[in-house]
Amino acid sequence: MRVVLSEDHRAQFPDGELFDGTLVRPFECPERWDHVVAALDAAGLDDRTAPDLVDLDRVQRVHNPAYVEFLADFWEEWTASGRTGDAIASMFPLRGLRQDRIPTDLKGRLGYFALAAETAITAGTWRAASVSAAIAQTTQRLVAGGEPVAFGLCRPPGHHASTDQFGGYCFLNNAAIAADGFLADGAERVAVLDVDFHHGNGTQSIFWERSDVLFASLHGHPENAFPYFLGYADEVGTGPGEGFTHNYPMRPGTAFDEWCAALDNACGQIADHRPDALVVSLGVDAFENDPISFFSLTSDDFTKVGRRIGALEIPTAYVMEGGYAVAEIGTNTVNVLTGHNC
Ligand code: 5XA
Ligand code: ZN
Repeated sequence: MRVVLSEDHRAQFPDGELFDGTLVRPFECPERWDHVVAALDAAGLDDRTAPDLVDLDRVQRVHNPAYVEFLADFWEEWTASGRTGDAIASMFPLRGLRQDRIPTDLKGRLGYFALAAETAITAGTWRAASVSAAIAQTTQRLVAGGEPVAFGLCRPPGHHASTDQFGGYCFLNNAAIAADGFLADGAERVAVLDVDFHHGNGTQSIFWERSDVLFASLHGHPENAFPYFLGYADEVGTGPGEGFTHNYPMRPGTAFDEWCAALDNACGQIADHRPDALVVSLGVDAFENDPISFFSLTSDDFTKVGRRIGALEIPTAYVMEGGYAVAEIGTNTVNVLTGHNC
């Protein structure tokens, strides 16, 4: 299996994450990547590829150009204004406020494009996020070019990022960029399966009105889990996209039997869609010891997850999303990938 990765991910590591009222060391940390690479090594998954340069035209098929420009330029403007700390949004265009005007003030613009306050913009955010998107693009191209399966070790992750909002550690939606890349390369239908513990609100919103990309997500119920305001079972898409979004919200303590039944349903819907390619948003934070999640999948369960996805026999691009049990993130990720091929 081809693996696409880059050391540039290290550029994204804020000083702190706003969590339960204090600034803590970010859960989304560079060691996550190190542990995945160590586990890939141990499993002999050593067919490594560096990403091509990011294709910004394709990124802008998914993301609003004004948002991409904001991400690319914000840090320079922030520091030029004399600020020295990481940029954390504190005011958002919420209920009753105008959403049709983008402020010129830096803190106003930061809030306009932000979804959540736990995610800071730092000196290296654009570098890491754009290379992460490039990893997804290269992974997609490998699969479009004939590889049956490939893995993009994206960091930062992407599935919370919408056309014009960052948050949940995500800036550019790597899975959506990969899915759209398949269409740009000639695929007629694509599916995105999101097995991360958190709902892929960004991916859902990007493909909400489309029938060419089916989106299925298994996640913590929004009444109980981030991102809280999307991911209910009655969200099914709209217009031409109606029936092409499938959500499986599950309650705290959900174990593999129930989770796997949802996976089976989602896989059935994917098979019915007859996609030319599949993108998997591969978060492993459904793991029993994940510090910010509440499902109870074991490491062995992740092998079964990969086996079930592999049984679809669809050309598949895996892109890394979440997973914060750092010591086990490598094993759990590699179990999915090795499970896929057995
Ligand atoms: O998949 N998304 C995540 O793992 C990030 C959740 C952020 C919670 N504040
Ligand atoms: Zn997650």
